[in-house]
Amino acid sequence: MVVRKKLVFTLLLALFLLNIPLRSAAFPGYSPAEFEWRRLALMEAVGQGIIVLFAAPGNSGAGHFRQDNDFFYFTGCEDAGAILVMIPESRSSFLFVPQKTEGEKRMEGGNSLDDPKAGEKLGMRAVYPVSYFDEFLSRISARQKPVLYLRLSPEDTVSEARSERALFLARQHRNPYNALISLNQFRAEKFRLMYPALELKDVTPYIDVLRMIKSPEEIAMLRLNARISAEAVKKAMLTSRPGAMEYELEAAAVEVLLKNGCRGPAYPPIVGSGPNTCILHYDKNNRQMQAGELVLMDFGGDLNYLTIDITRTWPVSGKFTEEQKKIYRVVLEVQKACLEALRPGVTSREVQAYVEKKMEEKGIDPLGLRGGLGHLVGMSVHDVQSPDLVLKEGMVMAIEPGLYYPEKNLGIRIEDTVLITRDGCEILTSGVPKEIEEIEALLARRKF
Ligand SMILES: [Mn+2]
Repeated sequence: MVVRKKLVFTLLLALFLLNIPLRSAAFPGYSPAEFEWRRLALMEAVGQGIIVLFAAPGNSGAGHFRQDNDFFYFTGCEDAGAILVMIPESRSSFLFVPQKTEGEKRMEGGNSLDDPKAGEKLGMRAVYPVSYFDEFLSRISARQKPVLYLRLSPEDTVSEARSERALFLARQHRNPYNALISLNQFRAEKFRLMYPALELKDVTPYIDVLRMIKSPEEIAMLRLNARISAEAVKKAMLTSRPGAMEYELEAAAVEVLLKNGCRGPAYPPIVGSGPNTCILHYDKNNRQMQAGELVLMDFGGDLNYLTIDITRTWPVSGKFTEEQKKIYRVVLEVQKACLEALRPGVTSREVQAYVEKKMEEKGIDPLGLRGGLGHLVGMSVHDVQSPDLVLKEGMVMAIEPGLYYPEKNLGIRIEDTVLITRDGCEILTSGVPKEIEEIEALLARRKF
């Protein structure tokens, strides 16, 4: 008994010392009510017609299946190939799901169609086979206003914003042999052919208004992900040493994510040493780092469809050189000034003005760095965002100033993900050090 008590104590002490995020064994999830209010809010905002959203078609590549962001946001359902129909006038939702063969079910398990309670659990008026979708649409379109709300804007993914999807698709079209249209575009075209009398409207702006503001359940998930992701970056810092390969740091960080319930990284991890610190989206991660160099790591986890974005830059040998220190301080001061300026109602221009004032007061030459707002973070690490962004309570944003000197093989970026609160912001990713002294003290714990 005493031995067991001692064991439990030692274990708790070890967890405390290792700073491993403690949480219940159950995988953190969302309540059914969360998806119910999201659907009601969307139907309320749209007010008329028929809203149709599509699930991701199926598995791709070696990664885990990840549902389409917009579809998951309104259903919490991970069935591939499904369709969600919402009818604002009756405030009702219907799910259409592919009928699986017995062989498919044996191979990959069933879906909502195989669960008699699925409709109740998901808050759907009914769950039908997807083969019934067109008949259903023909029936209800005769009764509703002939307006069909579809996602006519690009879809976003875990690592790519809607605007980036559009950009990458456009680039793909440079080569006419790669010029495929997206599933999103194909669906709109298909509806035009099938239902020429229906007016197609874009539901995306209505979705984005909702997705930009995080709910209490989302905030809880983001706080947990931030703790895990911060722990992961700390682990990578402790793994770094002269002679280490960049991918060793990636491996150390990914292990922390996977052990704590994340599906994986939210984007290809960036671990750049020396000259690679200056390549903003470097992800080869196959260089050997040397003493005297900096290493820049941009990393975050994907936990239950919510992402986190962190960047830290530190000296491989454990101590910043004077020149590195000087530039690091500028980036850090600008980042901190940006964070100080964040509160509801603030624009990018106002943050810039605050940073400028602050640097003047402190007598710091910002070396051309101006600060400002970063990008919103959520289901996508480059989350949905309106072009002229004004901060609101409940928004989550990455602030990531950086200075890059390729001729010196020296790039420094410091990035935190923050939650906009009623009167300021909460730094979600403060668990990983960014002060020079803190970084050097952490690195001094390494043994090599
Ligand atoms: Mn970022």
